[in-house]
Amino acid sequence: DPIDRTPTTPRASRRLSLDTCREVSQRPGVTGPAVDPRAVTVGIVHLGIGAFHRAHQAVFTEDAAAATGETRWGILGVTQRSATVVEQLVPQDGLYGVRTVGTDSSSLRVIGSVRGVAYPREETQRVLDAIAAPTTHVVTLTVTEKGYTAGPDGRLDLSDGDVRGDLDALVGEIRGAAALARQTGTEVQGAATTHVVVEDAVPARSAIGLLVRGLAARARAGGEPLTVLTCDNLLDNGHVLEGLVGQALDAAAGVTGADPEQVERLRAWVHASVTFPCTMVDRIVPATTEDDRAAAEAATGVRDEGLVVAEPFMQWVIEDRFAGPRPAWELAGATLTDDVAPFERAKLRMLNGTHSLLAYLGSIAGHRLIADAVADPALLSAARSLLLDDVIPTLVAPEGLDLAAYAESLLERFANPALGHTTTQVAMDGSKKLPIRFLATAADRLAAGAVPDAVAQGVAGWVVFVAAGRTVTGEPLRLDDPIADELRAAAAEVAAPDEVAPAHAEALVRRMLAVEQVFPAEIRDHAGFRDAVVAHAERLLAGYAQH
Ligand code: CS2
Repeated sequence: DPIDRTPTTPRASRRLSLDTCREVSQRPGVTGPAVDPRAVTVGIVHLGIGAFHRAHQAVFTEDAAAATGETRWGILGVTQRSATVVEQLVPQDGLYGVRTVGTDSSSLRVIGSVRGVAYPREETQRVLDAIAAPTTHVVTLTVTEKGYTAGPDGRLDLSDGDVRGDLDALVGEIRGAAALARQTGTEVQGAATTHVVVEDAVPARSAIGLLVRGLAARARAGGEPLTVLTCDNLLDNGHVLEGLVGQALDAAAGVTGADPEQVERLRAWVHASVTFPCTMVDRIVPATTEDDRAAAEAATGVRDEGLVVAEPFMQWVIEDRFAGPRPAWELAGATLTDDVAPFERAKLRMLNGTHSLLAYLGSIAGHRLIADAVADPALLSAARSLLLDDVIPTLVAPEGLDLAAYAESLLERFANPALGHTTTQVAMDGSKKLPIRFLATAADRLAAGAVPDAVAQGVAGWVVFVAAGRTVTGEPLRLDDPIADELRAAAAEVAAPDEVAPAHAEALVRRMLAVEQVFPAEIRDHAGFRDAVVAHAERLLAGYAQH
């Protein structure tokens, strides 16, 4: 597909940049970078530099640098999907604003920790070199659930052409490096034998592929230890990522032309020198709108195409298992711990689970914003029931956390009317999110002999969202999901979107629960759970008839 280079808005205003930054920082209500961006060098490579990274890890990283005075933790941000981020940030020397919006106040600060942006379709070698550089110590990732290219069984999807292309490239790179090492023998010193073999690497197309190729480049370049830190909302995210990397190496050994011994050597190095800590990340970051950019421009006097908007709350819990140096994130408010799992489970099941419930039920009911959805008494009560009746009984409270108080604090965060977080944004990629956010809770409750009724309501919301494709008043709802076609086709076997009625509920729920990418057998085949989903789907579909 063609490279999307459309700037967010083509205009002539001056942009935020190193040149305009000082002036911007003197504006009332605006805070400049906490460290001088000109002094900062890259020590972190981040894969997936979307709004979330810019409002979360990049902010923690800058605050940590400000606390210690270290200048070696700048970020090279990599954008896999589109070149838009390059257009947003490169003309701005990596600078962008974070507009923090509380219920009744807002503030703007400029972040300078992103020191470069790369788009692998054109600059794969630059990214591989950065991962290989001895000055880099951490690779972080926010590539979204689907960016991990796992198949329905949770293992690396080897039928994905992008993944296969990267594995072929990896094998070529390993072979090229070995051949070069043989040709040059001992004549050539370390740096030359280990440096880049190909001038322009084959463009990387998948996050896992790019990461594994980067690891191979690092192993060749001297093999300094590296920490790979996933910051996505996956269950046991570090272990999942480590598993996917291992599966990529298994598959690479089988690629035609691969030298299994070389691949084995790489695997041994990864095992010995790379760690994959688990993390829990939290901050609500809606998609930036043109209104947000205009408001920021009014405050700063310059145009900021890289602007992000976020709630005041931010949290980062990181498993303390680093292979080498790291920023002092704990000085910026992050929690370093031996065990992230209790935090991660509580956050994914409570925050993200309730978010998804509000997203599906809310968008069907015609609520544009999460804040509108949680202000609807019926939905608020469903959200509370999910939190208190279904999820909390499945959790072990992380130390120092009162789960009931946490539940209330989440509902308050969702109610922030100034944030503008849309239900459709949270509703996207449901096939990837449901298993993590709803079904893990359901499995635990069913195993304990209880039917989680609010989870069933959330699942029914998703089924109706997919099948009807519109709000109760007839506004279209876009299904944005990696398996959208398949989901739509499954639902249409039962009824066309504009004909689906309460009488279809049972057949529809059975058909959707049969989608194996989403529902494991123990949930699909549980009659009590299915009945509960059917009952909720019937009620939701009846809502369409009333309008
Ligand atoms: C949301 C998350 O879009 C979504 O699915 O549930 O992005 C959520 O806002 C963050 O995880 C909050 O930390």
